[in-house]
Amino acid sequence: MKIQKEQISDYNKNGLESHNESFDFLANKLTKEGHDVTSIVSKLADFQVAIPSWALGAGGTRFGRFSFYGEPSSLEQKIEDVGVLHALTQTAGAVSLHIPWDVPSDYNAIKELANGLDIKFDAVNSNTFQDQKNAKESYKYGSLSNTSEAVRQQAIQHNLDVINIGNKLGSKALTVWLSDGSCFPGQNNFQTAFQNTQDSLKDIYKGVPDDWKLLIEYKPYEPNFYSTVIQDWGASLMLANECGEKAFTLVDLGHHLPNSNIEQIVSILQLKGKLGGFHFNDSKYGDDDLTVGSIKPYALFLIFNELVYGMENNPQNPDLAWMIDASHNVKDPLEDLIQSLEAIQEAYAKALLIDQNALKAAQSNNDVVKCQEILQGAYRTDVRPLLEKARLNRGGVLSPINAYRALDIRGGLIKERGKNTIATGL
Ligand SMILES: [Mn+2]
Repeated sequence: MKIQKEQISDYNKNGLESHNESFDFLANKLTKEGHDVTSIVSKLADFQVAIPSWALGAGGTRFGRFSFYGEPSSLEQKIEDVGVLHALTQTAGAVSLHIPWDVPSDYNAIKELANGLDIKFDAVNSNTFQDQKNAKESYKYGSLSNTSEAVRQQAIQHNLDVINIGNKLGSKALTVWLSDGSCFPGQNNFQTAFQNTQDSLKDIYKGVPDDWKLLIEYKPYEPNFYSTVIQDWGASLMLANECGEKAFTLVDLGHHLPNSNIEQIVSILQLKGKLGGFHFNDSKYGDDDLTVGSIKPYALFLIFNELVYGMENNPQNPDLAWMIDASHNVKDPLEDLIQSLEAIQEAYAKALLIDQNALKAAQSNNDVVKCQEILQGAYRTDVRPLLEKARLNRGGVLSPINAYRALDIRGGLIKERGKNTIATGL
């Protein structure tokens, strides 16, 4: 399925007048306050977030998975789904592949398809948390940290294979997330597990091309519930530093213990030039992988405040790889992703409204109340007309969710693919 330009312009006709009214009102107000509205809108239009190939089918938990009608059952169909998201939102211009779930069979055809939909290949993700078909060794007791050298070698080789696959597609980063750890005290020697992981990562790093990044993700628990080898940003940063200048820490919002100050983590990593990537989702309790912005939108805004500050003040930190890493048991996956994309753009737009000079002055004067007023003043602004404008400027729709429903895209996908298709993934 491919959305045609005429469908989009036809759909937009009805809402255009009302959009112009609300945009002009907001733009006038912001201009009077000293904001450069054109620059904000163009920053929003340029901001692209990668869609993970595993988020396009129905989500699930370890208790069960309820299929969703018209799921993509091949990599081609997954990329077409990202194309639908990008055509509507104009902010999903990349896909992040999970290997081995999504190994292309015809590289040129896949690249051509993605190219035609204006989609780039973002970071590739390795998988050593499951045993692969016909694999000689098992990851039951860990991969890069395993006590067995044969297991570690197999896991290292898998990561090198993933780099090779990504290279053929034009990816520029490898994301490593390990489930390695232990379920019970005494099961692992912490130092041995960490040292093995470090040595394995250094072997992988040798295969990272010069213009690539190695992104090291951390997570405090699950599936191991006593210890995780790369448990937090400190462990990830130590490993990235050991590997070298192409290695960075990747922050996943759901990979923290409750109430962790993620904005502070993000800030300090940028100061040190070591924040490489970002996985968006939301969480009430743990790694819930809920729709971005559905639970703690203010926390997301505070994180974006630090990201915007870092992007403007930390040239030592590279451009970030942005990706959604969420799941959902009860929603149409594409609608869920549209909501996530909207929440990300909204938090970014609000963070761009923070008057950094005024904030700095208030901080210097220890005017705590003023500091809060500045942040919350930006947060309380309804920035949706700016998002609409950014989408319109790039040829997207005024309201992606409403357009998705009005164009009956899921109905079209079911017609094309049938009802009972199943996407690869967990
Ligand atoms: Mn993640």
